[in-house]
Amino acid sequence: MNDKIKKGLFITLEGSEGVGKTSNLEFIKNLLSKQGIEFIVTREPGGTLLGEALRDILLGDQFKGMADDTELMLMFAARAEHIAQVIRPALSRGQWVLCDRFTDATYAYQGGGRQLDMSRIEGLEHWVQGELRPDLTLLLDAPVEVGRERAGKRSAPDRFEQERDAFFERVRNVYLSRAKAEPGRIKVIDASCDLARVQAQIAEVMGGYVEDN
Ligand code: Z5A
Repeated sequence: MNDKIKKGLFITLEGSEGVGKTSNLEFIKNLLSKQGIEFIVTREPGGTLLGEALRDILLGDQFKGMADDTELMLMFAARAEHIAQVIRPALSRGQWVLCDRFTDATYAYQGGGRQLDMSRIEGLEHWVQGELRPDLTLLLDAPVEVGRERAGKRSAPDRFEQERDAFFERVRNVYLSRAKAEPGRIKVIDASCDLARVQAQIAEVMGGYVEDN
C-alpha cells in the first residue's frame, strides 16, 4: 500500500457553471466503488451544517449586495469548518475525499470573476489550509456559452449565475491558467462534448489513480 492510499486521496471537481460537475459526480462515485475504494462526497461552499448555512447566504438573494471581501472571507470561513470537521478527519481515516469545488474555485470566481487581489486569496489559503492541497483536480472545461446554455435549462439562477458572460470568461481563464501552471495536479477535461466522451476522459485520468489502490 503506498502513501497516497494510506492517507486517503483528496480529489476536487472544478469548472465554470453548467459544465457538468453534478452530472459526472455519479460516474466518478461508481468508478471508485467498483474498485472498493472507501470515499466520501462533499461540496463547497458547504459540507457541514455551518458551511451549508453559509452556502445559503452566499448563493441566495438575501445578501445580494455583499462586499466582495465579505464573500471571499465567507468562502474561507466555510472552508475552515469543512476542513476541520470533514476533510482532514476523512483523509486521516484513509478515506478518499471527492469534493465538488474547493480553493481553485476561489481563485477563479473571487480572483478572476470579482477581480480580487490573488495575494489575498493566497494568504487565506495558507492560513486556513496549511499544507493541505488537493492531490488531483478534474477541471471540466467548456466555452462559457455552452455552460450557460446548459445551466439555463435548470432551476432559477443563483447569485453567481446572475453574473454576465465577461465574469465567466475571467473565471474560465483563471481556471485554465492554473491548470497550465500545475499540470501534474489539474487535469483539463473537455466538457463541451457529449457525456459519454466526457466520462471516457475522466475514466482515463482516474485510471492511473484507482489502479494504484
Ligand atoms: N463558488 C465561489 O464563488 N467560490 C468558491 O470558493 C466556491 C464556490 C467553492 C456554487 O457552486 C457557486 O459557488 C458557484 C461558484 C461559487 N457558482 N456558480 N456559477 P455549484 O457547484 O453548486 O454551482 P454550479 O457551478 O452552478 O454547478 P452546478 O449547478 O452543479 O452545475 P454543473 O454541476 O457544472 O452542471 P450539471 O448540473 O451537471 O449540468 C448542467 C446541465 O447540463 C444538466 O441539465 C445536464 O444534464 C447537462 N449536461 C451536463 N453535461 C453535459 C454534456 N456533456 N452534454 C450535454 N449536456 C450536459
